[in-house]
Amino acid sequence: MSGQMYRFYVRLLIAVSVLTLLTSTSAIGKVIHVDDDANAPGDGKSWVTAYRYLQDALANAKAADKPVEVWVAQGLYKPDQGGGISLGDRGAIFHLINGVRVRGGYAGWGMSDPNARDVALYPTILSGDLLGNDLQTSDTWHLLNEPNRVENSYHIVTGSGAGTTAILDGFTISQGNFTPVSDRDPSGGGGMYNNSGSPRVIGCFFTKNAARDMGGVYNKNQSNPVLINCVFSKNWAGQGGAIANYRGSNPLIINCTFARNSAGVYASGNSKANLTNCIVWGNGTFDEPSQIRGDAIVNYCCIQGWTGLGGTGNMGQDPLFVDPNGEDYHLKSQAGRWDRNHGSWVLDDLTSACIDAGDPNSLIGDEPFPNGGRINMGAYGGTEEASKSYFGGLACETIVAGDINGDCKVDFRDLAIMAMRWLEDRTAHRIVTTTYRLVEDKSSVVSYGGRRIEKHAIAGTFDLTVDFTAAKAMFERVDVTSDQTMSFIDYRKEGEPIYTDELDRMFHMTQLVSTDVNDTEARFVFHKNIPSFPGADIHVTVAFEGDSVSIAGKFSDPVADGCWHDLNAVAVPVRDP
Ligand SMILES: [Ca+2]
Ligand SMILES: [Ca+2]
Ligand SMILES: [Ca+2]
Ligand SMILES: [Ca+2]
Repeated sequence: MSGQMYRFYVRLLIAVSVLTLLTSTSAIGKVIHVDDDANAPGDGKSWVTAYRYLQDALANAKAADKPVEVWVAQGLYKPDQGGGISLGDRGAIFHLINGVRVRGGYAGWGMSDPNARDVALYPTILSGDLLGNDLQTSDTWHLLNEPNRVENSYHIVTGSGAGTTAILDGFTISQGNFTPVSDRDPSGGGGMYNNSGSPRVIGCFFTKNAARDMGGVYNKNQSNPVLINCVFSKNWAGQGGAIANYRGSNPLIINCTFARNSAGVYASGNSKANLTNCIVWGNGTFDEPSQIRGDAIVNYCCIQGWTGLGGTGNMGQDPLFVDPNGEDYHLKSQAGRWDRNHGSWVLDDLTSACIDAGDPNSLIGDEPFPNGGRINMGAYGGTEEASKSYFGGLACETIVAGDINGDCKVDFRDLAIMAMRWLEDRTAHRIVTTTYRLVEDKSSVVSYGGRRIEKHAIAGTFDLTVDFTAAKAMFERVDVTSDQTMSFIDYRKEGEPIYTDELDRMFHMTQLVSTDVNDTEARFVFHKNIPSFPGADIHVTVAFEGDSVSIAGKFSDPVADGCWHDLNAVAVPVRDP
C-alpha cells in the first residue's frame, strides 16, 4: 500500500469508527443502570452508582428525553421496592414506557466486565413474591391457593397504554398471583397485564404466575403485544394458563415455547392470537384445546394433539425437550444442543422434528452452523442457542462452498433452499433507519365531525425503519404531538370515548395489519378495531421524495354522521450536528 493510499485508508477507518460511535450512541440514547447489589442511594449514571430498585430507574426513565435504555444487572427485583411505593403493596407494578427499552441479563456492579450481557448466565428476575416466602410447589394447579402466595403481587409488569417502543427484554417474570378482590372484578395476568397496551417482549421467561381468571399474561381491550423468543412454563389460570386475550386483542407471538402451563393460549371476544414458529406442548390435559383455544392464526407451529387446525407448516410431533421437569426447553439434537448447565454443546441420542421446521421465510438469525438453512421452532429458534441440524452423520470438519444446509454435501437440497430465495439479494438485505422531524407549517391533521371541520398543526420527530428486502416498514421512537388533543365522544353510547388518539395510532401502529414497501413509497394499513365501527381501517402512505418523506393518511368511519381525518405531513431527516 502506498503512503498516500495508507493515509486515505486510515482516515477512512477513523471516519467509519466515529460514525459507528455516533450512530450507536444516538441509537441507544440515555442509559440508566440498576443493580440490586448497588449502594443506595444511586443515580443510575453508571454501574458504580446504579439504582438498587428498578422502580426508581423507571421513574427516572419516564421523566427523561427518549430514547432510554434501562440496563438491569443479575438479581432479584420486586414491584413494591422503590421511592414512593409502600412495601408489601400488592397493587405495585412495573410500568413499561414508550421509548424505553428495559434490558435484563447484565453482569453488573463488581464484575470484571459489568456490561457483559448473558440472559442465561446472569438471570434477572422480576418477582411477585413480596415477602420472599413462597414454597416451591411441583404442582402448577396449587399455585393460586398456595398459602404463602396470598401476599404476592397481583401483576408484576404492565404495558397498559404503551406501544411498540416500550420494550421488555431478557427477564424472568415469576410468582405474580392475581386473586381478584371481589367476584365483580374478574381479570388476570399474574405475570403481565396489558389493558390497551402493545409493548414488545423479547427473550423473557414467564414462570409460576397465577390468576384465578385470565392468563399468566392477560391482554385486553385492543392490546396487541409482540412476543418473541419467550418461554411460558408452569403458569396457572382459570382460562388461558399462559396467555389469555380478550376484547379485540391480537398478540403477535413468534418463536415462543409454551409448556406445562394449566393451558396454553386462549382468545375470546373478537380476539385472535397469531402464532408463528411456536411450540405449544404439554399444557393442560395434553389435547389440542388445552394448547390453543379460541380464534388463532397458527403457522409453522408444533401443537400437541394437533388435528389439522388451519394454517401452514403445523405439526404434532413430540418436540423432544431436553428436560421439561427442570424447565429446560432446548430441543434435543444428535448434531449438537446447547447445555445450559455446563455452558457447552452436547450430543443427544435423538433429534427433534422442530429443528429446521419454522417458516422458511423467517430469518435464520444467530443460529449456529449447521443450521439447515432454516429457522427452528420454539424459543431458541433464530438464537445462538438453536439446536443444530442433524443429517445422519458427524458434522463436517470443513465447510464446503455451496453446502447451504450444512449436511456436508452440495446437492438438490441446497439448490431447493437457494431457489426459494433466488434473486432475493439477502446479502444486501437493505434496511434503512432514519430520524425525521416534521415540518410544522406543512404538517397537519384535518378532522371532520358532523358539521365541524377542524385543522390541527402537528409537530415532532420519529424514526422510520424501512426494510426494502422484506418489503416492510415501521415507525419507531415516535414523539409527535398535536396542538389540540383530538378527542371525540361517540354520542350514540353515553359517555364512552370511542377514540382519542388517531395521531398516536397512525404512528405507533398498535393495530398494524400490513405494510407494503417499494422504492417510492411505504403503505401501512391499521385496523381500527373498534366494535362500534367494524371494518374501519386507517391507511397511511409514506412517499420517499429525495431525502424527505411526505405522509398522507386517511381514516373514515362507515357511519354517515361520524368523524374522519386526513393526515398530511412532510418530514425531513434530522442530521447529527
Ligand atoms: Ca445483582
Ligand atoms: Ca409470598
Ligand atoms: Ca435451523
Ligand atoms: Ca448440503
